Amino acid sequence: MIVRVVDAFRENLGGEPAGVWHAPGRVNLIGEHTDYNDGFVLPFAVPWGVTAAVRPREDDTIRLVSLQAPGRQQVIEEIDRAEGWARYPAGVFWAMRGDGLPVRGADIVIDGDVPQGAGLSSSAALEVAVAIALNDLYGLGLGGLELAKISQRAENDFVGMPCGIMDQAASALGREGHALFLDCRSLGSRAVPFDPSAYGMRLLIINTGVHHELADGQYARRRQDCENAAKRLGVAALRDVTDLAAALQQLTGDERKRTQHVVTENHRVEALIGLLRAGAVQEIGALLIASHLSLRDQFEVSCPELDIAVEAAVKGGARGARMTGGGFGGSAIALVAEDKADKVQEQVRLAYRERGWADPTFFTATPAAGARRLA
Ligand code: GAF
Repeated sequence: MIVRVVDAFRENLGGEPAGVWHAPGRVNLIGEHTDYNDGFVLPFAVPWGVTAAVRPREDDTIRLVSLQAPGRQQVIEEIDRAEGWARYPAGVFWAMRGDGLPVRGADIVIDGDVPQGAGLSSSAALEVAVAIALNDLYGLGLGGLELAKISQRAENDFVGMPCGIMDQAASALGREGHALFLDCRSLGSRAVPFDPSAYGMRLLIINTGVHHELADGQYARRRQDCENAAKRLGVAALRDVTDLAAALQQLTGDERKRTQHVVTENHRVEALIGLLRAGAVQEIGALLIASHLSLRDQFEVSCPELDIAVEAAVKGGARGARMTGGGFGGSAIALVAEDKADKVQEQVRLAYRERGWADPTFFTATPAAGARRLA
């Protein structure tokens, strides 16, 4: 990865990069659509992500090359004119400069290996890779959490996607062998050991390969539903609902359903951490399934491909499974015993073929290190 990105730098931009940085994508174990409700999440960094070879410039120009978009070098003189994928890195410059940080231009070559369409946050990886590189090159002295916040702001206010902070935080703060428990209100975090292989298990990622187009608008609508519900309940965020039964009596329709999901999902995060602490990894399956059903029925962000992946995985012997990430496509995760992994994959493949869907792809997810300098 390092050699490839450095070679591409020499070839496309000339000379040597000042360094090479890597930021990972993420998978979320549990705590879905809770981050923008000031709630709890438990994601971890995956072994795939974005590697960036970067050299600072003495002017304000940004030159960008992506090995995934060959032949299309973008030269950005005016940040607002950045287009397509370049808006993610450009947004990081925009957010840093907006904070008054002394960040000038840079020459950047990007190489990514997050599986396509898997919903494993390649965009957060891209933002965080650029943020950590600029932090080092311009001596900004920012910590991982600050880099995550800047990256989130790039995505919210520059790219225009109203995401929470989970993906950027997982990418910036991930630790090998650990999931990241993050309280999205206080932004306090804790590394929680997560190594299913020690229990003869593995966490399988099932990439449906689909991305239903409505996703982006629906995300903003869900967020709005949650904010409306919180307002009606007179709380700052759904995180603050302590009496669910009483809250549900005051709500109807979508606001009621969204509240039911967010409040119970926060409890599931805490319960799952409790099980991990107790060394009961095998027992987390029921919580994964409960989370999926809640996302399907109350939050309404699943889709047939995710539902079938979960159903078939469980039928094939998985201890539990759920959609992961924003929804409407992307990936599901399944907790499976090593000796059942083949059967589970076969069952899911079969269920897809019966419906005439393209085969999903499978990966084993092990918690990897967060953003760092490689060279
Ligand atoms: C997407 C968002 F980017 C995250 O902030 C989070 O809300 C997630 O969907 C749902 O949990 O990945």
